[in-house]
Amino acid sequence: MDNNQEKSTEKSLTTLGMSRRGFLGASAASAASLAGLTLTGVMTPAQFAQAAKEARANVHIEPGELDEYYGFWSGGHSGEVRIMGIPSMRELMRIPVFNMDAATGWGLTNESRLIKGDSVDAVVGDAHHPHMSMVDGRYDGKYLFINDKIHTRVARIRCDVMKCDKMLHIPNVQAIHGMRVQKVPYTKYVFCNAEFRIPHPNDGRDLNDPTKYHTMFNVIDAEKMEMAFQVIVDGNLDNTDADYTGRWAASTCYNSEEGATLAETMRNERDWLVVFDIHAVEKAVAAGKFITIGDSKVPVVDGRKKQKSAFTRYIPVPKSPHGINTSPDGAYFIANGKLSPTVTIIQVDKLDDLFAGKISERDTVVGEPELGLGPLHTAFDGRGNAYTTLFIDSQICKWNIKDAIAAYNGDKVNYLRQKLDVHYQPGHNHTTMGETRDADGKYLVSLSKFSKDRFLPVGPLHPENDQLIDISGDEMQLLHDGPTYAEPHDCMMVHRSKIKTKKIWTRDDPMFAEAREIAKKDGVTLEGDNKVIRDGKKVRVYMTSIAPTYGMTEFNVKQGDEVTVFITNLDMVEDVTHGFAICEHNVCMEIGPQATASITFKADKPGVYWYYCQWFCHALHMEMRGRMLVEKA
Ligand code: RUQ
Ligand code: CUA
Repeated sequence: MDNNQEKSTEKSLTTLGMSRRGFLGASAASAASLAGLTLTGVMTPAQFAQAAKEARANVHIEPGELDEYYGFWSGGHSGEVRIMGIPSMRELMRIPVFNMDAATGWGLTNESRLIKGDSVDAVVGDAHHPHMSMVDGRYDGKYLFINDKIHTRVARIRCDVMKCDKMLHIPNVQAIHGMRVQKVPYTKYVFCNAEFRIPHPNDGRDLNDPTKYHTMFNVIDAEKMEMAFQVIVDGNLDNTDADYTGRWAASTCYNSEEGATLAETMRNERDWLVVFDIHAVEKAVAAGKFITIGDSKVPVVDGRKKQKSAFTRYIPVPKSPHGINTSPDGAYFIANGKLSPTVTIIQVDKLDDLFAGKISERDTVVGEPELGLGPLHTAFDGRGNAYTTLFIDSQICKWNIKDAIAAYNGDKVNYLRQKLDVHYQPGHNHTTMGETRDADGKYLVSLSKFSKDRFLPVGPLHPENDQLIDISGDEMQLLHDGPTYAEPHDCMMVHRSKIKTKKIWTRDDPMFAEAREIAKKDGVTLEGDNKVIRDGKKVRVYMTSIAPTYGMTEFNVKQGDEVTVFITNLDMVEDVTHGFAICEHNVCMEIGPQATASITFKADKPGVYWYYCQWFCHALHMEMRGRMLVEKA
């Protein structure tokens, strides 16, 4: 098999006009190959189908049976997060975050608008990297964090209710891409890379002088969801990960040339892995040794290369590295080459000496195995093996870390274990519990960017293909193809034992604290009163709901009023969620059992407008409704 593999890889390289040793150049031809125009095949379709059938026999989840893992999937430029069941690959729920969601009223309700804060009017977002908070390098089941590249935001999801509860719009930078959490001693910080370089402050100055643009590494206080500090860097930051001591974070960084066009950014043979000494930055900030930019109060330190600061080191790694992944034993950072067929293994415990000036940057490199074309991301099984996606080769490459290090030292060992074709062009891959100390080596998901011919055709726009692979044995085996909508970049899979969700809301939940405050000022009890309060042109309607009725079957307002409706769902029964929608008013929201939700709109048309429950709740659900009577002004 290895032989075949070798041949087919060679063949595809020849097609591309490249040598196996060589890096991709900056030519248009290589840009075309990056767009996924070459495929390699090892097994025949029939062989695949057979192998998959055998493996699937062991993981089938019968109707009514529960999955072993939760999967959290980024929804890419749909702006949401999705919860999957693993291994069934069933989509269990969607969590609206940066988008607007018609079903739940996310982006319309006052509760969600308050969370969205100063970016409330942004209804698009590009979510890439969902990651869960940890204690001592293990998932704690508390929060999930997700980035938005389009509007430079990071959001937090509360895992007890699976709703977004905080959103932070990050100042001074543009395009948050890579994002990971601090693993040790606990997730005090969320680390996020801003990718694009802009002037500082970005107020119209230096438009035509890209040499004055910079980007920054951003550190968020995870509990407060406020900025802790920012570090100015050279180049463009891509992905990031944290180590298992709590001191280091590392980000891949391309465009060491600091160019503004594609050709300019691809000149150098090597770019960097930028390592951040988090403790050194904390110390400087505590000592008041920082600057601020424009109106922002966020402490900023200068970690650019030429400053030779205590904050950063720039380790040269081959050309435009993409993913960065910490091995679950904490020993290595692995930077994925993208435009180089290699990944670079950096030994974490050498960083101390590097920052102390005792060794040079490349002395931290202990391996640089060649894996194939387009290595993007690496995942781990906890048994010493790594799994790297090869975007151009359309494969997952399984390799052994110790053997790759031995080979780098000149030993004649084969570190390659297996290459498995995936369909097609994988970006991220992820293993169960693989970015924690608890990596259990059971399943791997390949987030394949193209599905091409794998599903019934649905028009020019194709779904992505998320493939589930069994990695528990010596050989990877493909188990399942899962079509997904735009566009899971990354996912994480956590054992179900780590997550405890609430069955119903509790009445003192902070999610509707604001509604409670407003009601209090109106002298209204959310749980008991059904009342209309007029306050000039503002009207507040307080209503309860209990299946299958609302507390009010009608209410009156005047044309031109600004109306806020608060619904408190008094049902105590799990799964009895009500809705509230008003015809012709762009009003629609979810109210879970024991929750309060509110929505504000203008009653600008006189007449009768029915409101109704749009969430199926009861045999008489269709009858759960009432009238809003809008009197002519
Ligand atoms: S990064 S593959 Cu955000 Cu790889 Cu998408
Ligand atoms: Cu309440 Cu449907």
